[in-house]
Formats: sequence, C-alpha cells, structure tokens
Amino acid sequence: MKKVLITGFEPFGGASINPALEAVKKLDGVQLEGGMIVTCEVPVTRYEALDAIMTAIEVHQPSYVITVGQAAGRTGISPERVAINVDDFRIPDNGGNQPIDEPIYEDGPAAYFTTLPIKAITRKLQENGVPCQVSNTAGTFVCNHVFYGIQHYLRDTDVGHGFIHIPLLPEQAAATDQPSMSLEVIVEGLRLAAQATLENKDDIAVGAGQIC
Ligand code: PCA
Repeated sequence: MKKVLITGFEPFGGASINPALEAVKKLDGVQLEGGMIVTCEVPVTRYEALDAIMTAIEVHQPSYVITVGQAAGRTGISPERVAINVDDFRIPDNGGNQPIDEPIYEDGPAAYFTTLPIKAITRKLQENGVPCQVSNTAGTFVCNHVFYGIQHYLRDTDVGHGFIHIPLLPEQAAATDQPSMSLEVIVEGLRLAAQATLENKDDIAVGAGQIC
C-alpha cells in the first residue's frame, strides 16, 4: 500500500492556530484509492522543521510527501511550483532565528521545482469545487525552507515531494480583510491532492501561468 505523507506546521508568529496542523489531524490514516495518508506535525523552526520531516520519511517510507503550511492572503489552495535557495525571514521563527539572505544549502542549486503533479492536482480540486491555483512563490520563510530542504534531501530518490499553501481559517480571518477557507474544504482539498498525486505519475500539460 503506497503511503502519502502529509505534514502540517504548528502555529507561528504569536498565533494559536495553524490550519495546516488542524487539517493533518483530520487526515491521519485516511484511505485513498491505491494508498493511505500518514501525517506528521512540524515545528516552525528552521532546522528542526527539516529534522521532523526527515524522521517521518524514514519511519513511514512514503512514496510521496506533501508538506503543507498556511499562507495568509491566499484565496485558494495553492500547490507551489518552485523552492528557492534562500532564507530571508521577515519575522523570527519559533526558535528566534531570523536569517537574512542566507542560502539554505551553500552548495545547493538556486532552485528546485516541485516533483508533484501540480497541474493535475489543481484540475482535480477545481473539478470538485475546491478553489485551487498554482503558485509561483512559496516565500522566503520556513515553508520555502522546508520545500527546498526536502527537495534537496529527496533529490536522488524516486519519492515525489512538493509544498502546498492553504488559506486562513474563517476564525483567523474574521476580524481582518483576509480571505479564508473552512477546515472541511481544506481537508477535502488536501485529500484530493493526495489522490491526484497517486493517479498522475506524470503531470498533465495545462496552462496555469501568470502575467505580472
Ligand atoms: N506558514 C509559514 C511557515 C509555517 C506556515 O504554516 C510560511 O509560509 O513560511
């Protein structure tokens, strides 16, 4: 049985909730056609985050890894296209680290592309009524750090990996002008993303480009 490891970050920046963590709590053990979901909780701390995910990969031996984090301002679930080799933290992480323009790996390439079928994921979510758009930036905070670091870790394996950002929950956005998505829709979107990953070894060729 193929395993899809879905990871979720703990709250950060003084918040008490992170939709990624709430979602993975509901996804643990969920059966897919041709596989099942396993999960792990990830600290929002530069190095410890990678350690937690690498340990979970060693324990579960998944065929695919989907790392998930919150992105305030996103209107839909956002499969990320590219991770870049830079840490430039606008706020300190939960360990107090605030690097400026430091490489994640000195000898690493400038960027890694996702190895998840992000166009197939996007189409499956949209067809099932879940707002979803490909994103071309995962930022320069801990989410990008994890995206880049796990791509680097898995670079010589056939384990697929990519990062998905999700919107705020309604209770996080209620007193702001930020968009939000219910936990129920986020959980269903991530389940569909895992299913689409199992169903599409190669991505489909459909446009999702942006003009600035
Ligand atoms: N979002 C942050 C880090 C943890 C999370 O859930 C980010 O986008 O970098």
